[in-house]
This record gives sequence, structure tokens and C-alpha cells, in this order.
Amino acid sequence: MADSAEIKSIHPSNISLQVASQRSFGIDYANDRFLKDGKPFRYISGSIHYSRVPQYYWKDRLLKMKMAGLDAIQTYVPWNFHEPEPGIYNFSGDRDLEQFLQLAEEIGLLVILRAGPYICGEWDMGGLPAWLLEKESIVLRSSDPDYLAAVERWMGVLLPKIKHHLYHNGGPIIMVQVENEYGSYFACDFDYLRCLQNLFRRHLGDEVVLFTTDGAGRSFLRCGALQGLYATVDFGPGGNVTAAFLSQRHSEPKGPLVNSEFYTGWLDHWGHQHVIVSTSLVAKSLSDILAHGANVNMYMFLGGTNFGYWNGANMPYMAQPTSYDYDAPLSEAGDLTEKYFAIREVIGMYKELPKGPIPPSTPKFAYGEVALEKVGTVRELLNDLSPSGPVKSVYPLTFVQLKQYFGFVLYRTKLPRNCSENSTLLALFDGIHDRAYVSVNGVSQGVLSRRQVLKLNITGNAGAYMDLLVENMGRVNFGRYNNDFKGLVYNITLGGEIVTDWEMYPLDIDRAVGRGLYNETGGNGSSSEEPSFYTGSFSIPSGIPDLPQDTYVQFPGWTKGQIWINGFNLGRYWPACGPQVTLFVPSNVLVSSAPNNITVLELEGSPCGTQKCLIEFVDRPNLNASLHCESNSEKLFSRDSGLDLDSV
Ligand code: NDJ
Repeated sequence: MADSAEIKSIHPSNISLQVASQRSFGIDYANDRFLKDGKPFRYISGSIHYSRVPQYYWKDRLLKMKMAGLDAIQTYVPWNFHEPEPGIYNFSGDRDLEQFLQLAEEIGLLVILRAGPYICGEWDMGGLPAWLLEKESIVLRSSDPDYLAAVERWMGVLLPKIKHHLYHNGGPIIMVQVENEYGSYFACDFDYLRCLQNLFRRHLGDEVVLFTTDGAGRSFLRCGALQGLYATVDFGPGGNVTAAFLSQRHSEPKGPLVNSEFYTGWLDHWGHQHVIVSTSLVAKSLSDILAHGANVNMYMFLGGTNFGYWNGANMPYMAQPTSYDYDAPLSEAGDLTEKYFAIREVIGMYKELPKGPIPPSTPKFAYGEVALEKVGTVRELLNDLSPSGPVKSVYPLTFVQLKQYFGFVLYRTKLPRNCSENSTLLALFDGIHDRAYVSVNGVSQGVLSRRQVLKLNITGNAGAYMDLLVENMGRVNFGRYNNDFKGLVYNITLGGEIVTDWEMYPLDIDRAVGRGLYNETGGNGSSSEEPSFYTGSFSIPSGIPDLPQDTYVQFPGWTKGQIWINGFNLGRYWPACGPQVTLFVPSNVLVSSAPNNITVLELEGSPCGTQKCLIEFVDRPNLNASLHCESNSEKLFSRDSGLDLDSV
């Protein structure tokens, strides 16, 4: 035993090392369970993606999760959120992963970190950066050398940051995921999984539990599991829990049972009914899983919001909306729901619940109507929106070729001849990714859209400008088609002739909005159907305590577009389609000290001119309105045990 003189001479950092070395987390294969600090341990966890919740609210949400009785949280690390351009990294503000980990730890939650390069998660391109597609033939999620080189570089930045947050190093992270549902992907490249495994081991050491997650079916685990990575499964409520876990047993004959994604709700798509999953079904299946002695992570415990342009899409192409509420136990705005209390009650049957108050739902405020005024059309504001100016090319270039990864590009050419009847503009090979708002000299011609509208009739004189404002609606996040190029990805024809001689304006709208849009020409002469910007402002009322509070914004009479408040890109609105009608506005984007600036980019048709030109702040969400747009008719599946996703 050390005497007192010796103890004094120990440096404080060595003390924390000593403490850390007493902490351990691992798998007890003999007894089919985890061991934490040498004792049997089973976790009940919930998913929250820090990238979908403003940093301002992380603590509130984590506390609510703690008070539900959770031992752990699970989060993805979306690569494209942190490496927007090759070699440029962002870990600040809403991207401060280490602060998120530290908060979880302070609140007493363990962390299951899904750090692998691909996340799926209804997130743009499943978290893979779009710039990977600069090599057009790249095979994503395989041992393609260019893909692997980019992964190695990224992991060389990410993993050293998380190493000291591992449980045995004194932090909250008990497990790290290296790939996500790899068995649902066509490549089935074991060399790739082995490379990932080596990479993670090289950076994180031998002690941490590395794992994979796959659908609960032997066919998924065949290509998703690898010796040395603990194979876990995912399945939703309503199925046969015993059978689902049996599939895990094919890969892991011994060890703890783990459902890494137990679906508390499900995702939405524009043009499809909002999905609601019954609370009693979720509660019953959760209880069943816990009665099996299994470990479980609820996906999602809080879904949050796809702010900006971050939503993904599924194939056949269907984009996901801005809200990622997911019908989860904590709503998009972090509110306590009936499902939350039902789940908490089930958890309380299996372990002691934490004592103390549950943080209440945050109050919402209806700030009311705000009048907007038109600033100008995209055409009129082009110099401001595209400071780099156009790129010229005989044939159209894709977003990636223009190094524009998100948002919008204006494709411009001149009509080669007079066009009247029979002048059909045709998207070859369904090559409009994803929507093109077409105008000729400012006169709207209609919208081309992926899988839905592939041709339009064009009217205009020879030499008139034909503009296609092309919107990236979010990249495919699941399945083999997530190498989802955007823009005009094939040629288009007009009256049977290939259209040539393009000028392409990459638009940096977020920068222009941040600086404040200004139109020298006044902006009143243009039609209300041309893509246009509108602005307005509102002040937080004085004399009411505790403002600003969270709110929701809705768009009466508007069609489809994007909205910014004080420069923060809240996301896409599309009430003319549905089912989402209101957008969540967290209070942290609002200010009391000055008017709050609103910018709306309306793509198809505003009510201004004929009806009231306003948007409205309300105190209640509406994610479940009836649908007004044509949806893809294919049957959408929901996820329960053993569903076959191969057809997607
Ligand atoms: O691991 C995936 C997770 O990130 C599994 N899911 C989840 C659905 O929320 C989420 O993407 C699947 N997604 S299977 C594909 C759905 C296709 C309609």
C-alpha cells in the first residue's frame, strides 16, 4: 500500500487514469450478457441524433431521456455533417459532438456511438459526404480504394476525438458501431468490413466492444456480420420477439441479446400518410423484449428535425419531410407524450426509475400572422445568389461536378428556335434530380419532377432564356442507389433535339440570406409563380414573461419552398403536398432584442398578389394533414421482425 508521501506525489491525471482503469465494459459470452465494472449489466437505451436537435436543447432532451429510466442513449455520427468538403471539419455549435457526449455523461447516461461511415437514418445520403461522388464510378461502402482512403482520413479525425470518451477511459461510451445494416446492401464486401474493423481497433484499441446492426433475418446477417464485431439485430413492435432474436443467435450463438433499433414509430415521406404506431403495441413488445432479458435501444426516442437540407430519401424516389418526429415518445419539439409515459411505466416494471421531477414540455407560443413582401425572383437576384457566376458547358453538369452539394442550381440556356405547340421538353432517363422549376424569360412553364413529371410543353421565342431552377430534395439514404447524383444528370431534349450550351449558376442561398437579400430592380413586375424570395419580420411581444418560446410556422396558400429565420435554415415546407404542414421553430433561433427576420423562397406559387401575403406562427404542430399531391403508388412497408428489404 502506498504511504501518504507517495499518494501526494501522484499527478492528478494519473489519479483519473487509476479511476478509469477500474471501469470496464465487455461481453460475458458464457452467461449471455454484458459485464459493466465486472457486474452483469443490461441496457435500456434510446436514440437521439444530436444533429437533429439544436445544441441549446440537448440537455433538456437528455434529462427527459434519463427520467424515462434509460441507462443509455444511442446516436449516429453523420460524416457529412462534420466534413462538408474534403479535409474541412466542423465540430462546433450544433456539431459539437464532444460536448454532447460530456452532457450525456454529466446526466448519467451511457452512450452507444454509431460512429461508422454510413448511418442510413433518413439523413442525406445516409451520412456519406456527397463529395465522394466526385469519383463518378466510386463504389460506396466497399473496399474501393478511393472510398476507403476518405474513410480512413475521416476516422483518423473522428476516432481520436472519441477515444478518451470510451467507458474504460473514464467516459460514457460503452459500444461503438462500425457499419449499419450492411447486410441490406448489395456489395457484401467482407474486405471492407475487415478494413473498418482494423481501422477502429487501430484508433480505439482492443478493449472497446465494436458491433454491427442488421435486420433480424439470416439473410441480412450473412453479409452484415463479421467475426470480431458483435452482431446485433433490429426489429419493431408486433412481431415474434423470440424468432427475431433467434436470427441473432445464428451469428452470435452466445452473448447478450441486443435489439439495436426497436422502432417506436416510423419515418414519413412527402405525399404519404403520416405514420402513427400504436402506443400499446410498442409498450407490449418492449415489455416482451425486456422479459427476454435482452438489451434494447428504442429508435427513435426523440426524432427531432431535418433542418436545412438534411433529409434523405428512399427509392423509388420519395423524399422525407423536414420533421423527423417519428411518432417517437418524445415529440419533434421534445414534448412528453402518452407514449413516453407508457414506455416509462414498462421500464419501471424491470428496474427502478430515477427519482425527481421530469422536465416539462417546453411552452409554445402563437406569435400569429406575419406579413411578407416580395424581394424578387431568383432570376433578378442571381448576382447575389451566385457570386461565383455561371459555369459553361455544352452538356449539363451535375451538382457534384459544380461542387454544389446541397440546395439549388440554376441551369440556363437559350431556346434554339421558336417554340409553341409540340415543343416538348423531355427529361431523358428520368434525369431531373429532383425537381426543376422551368421558366422562359420569367414565364413559368411548369415543374419537372423525378419519377413523376418527365415532360412539359414549352412556349417562347428563339433566343429567350429557358431557366431550370433545379432543387436537390435530399439524397437516397438506403439501398444500392445512394450514389444519388443531383441536378440534370442526363441530357434533356426539346422537340426531340438534345438541349446544349448551358450556363449553370451554383446558388449559395444560405450565404445571401445571411447577408440580407436586396433587389435593386424593385421586384414587383414578376409573376407569383416564378421562384421568388419574400421577407418580413416580427418582434417578440413585450410584457409576456419567458418569451421567446418555441413555435411552429405554417404557410396558408403557399405551395413549396424553404424558410430561414434570422439566417437559420429551418427546412422545407410543402403544404401543397403534405402530410407535414407546420415547421418546428426552436426558441433559440429567435431574438427578443430586435425584430426577427424571415426569408421565404417560394418555388411554385405564393398567395401574394391575389390573397393575403403572410405566414403564421401557431402553438401546435400539424404533421398529419390530408395529402394534396400525387404520391408514388408503391406499397411502403413498415418494419417488424424479419421483413425482407431486398426489393428496395
Ligand atoms: O438502420 C436504419 C435506420 O438508420 C434502419 N432503418 C431505419 C428506419 O427509420 C433507419 O434508416 C431502415 N430504413 S430499414 C429504410 C427504410 C426504407 C423505407
